[in-house]
Amino acid sequence: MKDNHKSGFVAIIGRPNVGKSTLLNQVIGQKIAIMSDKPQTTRNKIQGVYTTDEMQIVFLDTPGIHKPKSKLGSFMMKVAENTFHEVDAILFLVDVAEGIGGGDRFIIEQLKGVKTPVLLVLNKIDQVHPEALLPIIATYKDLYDFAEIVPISALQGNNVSTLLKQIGHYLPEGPQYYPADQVTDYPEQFICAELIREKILHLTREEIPHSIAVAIESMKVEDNGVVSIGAIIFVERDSQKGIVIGKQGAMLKEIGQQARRDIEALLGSKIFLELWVKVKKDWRNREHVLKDLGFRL
Ligand code: GDP
Ligand code: MG
Ligand code: K
Repeated sequence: MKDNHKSGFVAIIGRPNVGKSTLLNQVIGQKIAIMSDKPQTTRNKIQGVYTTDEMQIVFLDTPGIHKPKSKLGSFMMKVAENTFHEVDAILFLVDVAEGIGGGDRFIIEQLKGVKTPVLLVLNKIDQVHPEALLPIIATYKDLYDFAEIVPISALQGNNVSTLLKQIGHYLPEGPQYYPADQVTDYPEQFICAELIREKILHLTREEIPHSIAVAIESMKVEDNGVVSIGAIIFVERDSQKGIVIGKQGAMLKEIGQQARRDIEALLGSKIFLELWVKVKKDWRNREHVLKDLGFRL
């Protein structure tokens, strides 16, 4: 660790699907943030810790900022707003292939009056011609006084090291908050639940992501070293239960197999995974149920 070591907290924000989780995974180099081509699958703050000799960046993968529609929505919004004032820098990711949209403008409105430096990250540059970037940059410059504007491809890793250096300029001098080998402070159970949820979202295309929650019921290491995990998938309606289970259990089996592969890679040991599906009506709007499922209210 160097003498003038820097450290700090950085929030990653942006509308759904701009590549926040992809960036976090690219930087941390491990699959910790849930990825999906469906919006709003990141509900909790997932921390990723990036450590070098010169600096340590603690990333907060903030839930999607959007006009709240339910208790869960308002909760996410509150988490996001508090985060803005607590961090040393904000990374605002946008998708250059899609262009500026209502969701981006809504976030810019929320950032007005925020004193924390905001770095605009133009993501998915692998999908546009370099010349197309100039007018996009001009549009955003008109809307907000960004501390930096950095074009990247989170997926391919282009310019991500430049982005990390830029972030370093905004961090105060400070110690390593976390050990160098720590990539996340979330318990393994939470990550396992997120991996299962990710498989459900990928495999059941017609479902609404918000209507699904996964709770890890049990997790224990057997005598033979195999880790047994029992998890419950909560859906809101019987029809959704049918979809998740599938014909003769085929869907649930596929979800289980894919999740097991990822969890085995993550934990580095053999996994025995048992899944149940339960209907819990309208859980999104009931605070006590949210607490049951581990949301910090
Ligand atoms: P989030 O909702 O902001 O967390 O977005 P995700 O990280 O889940 O990414 C949404 C989709 O965009 C995924 O299919 C990613 O593979 C894709 N994606 C993310 N970054 C890039 C990029 O730099 N280039 C391209 N072409 N696709 C990307
Ligand atoms: Mg995400
Ligand atoms: K600012």
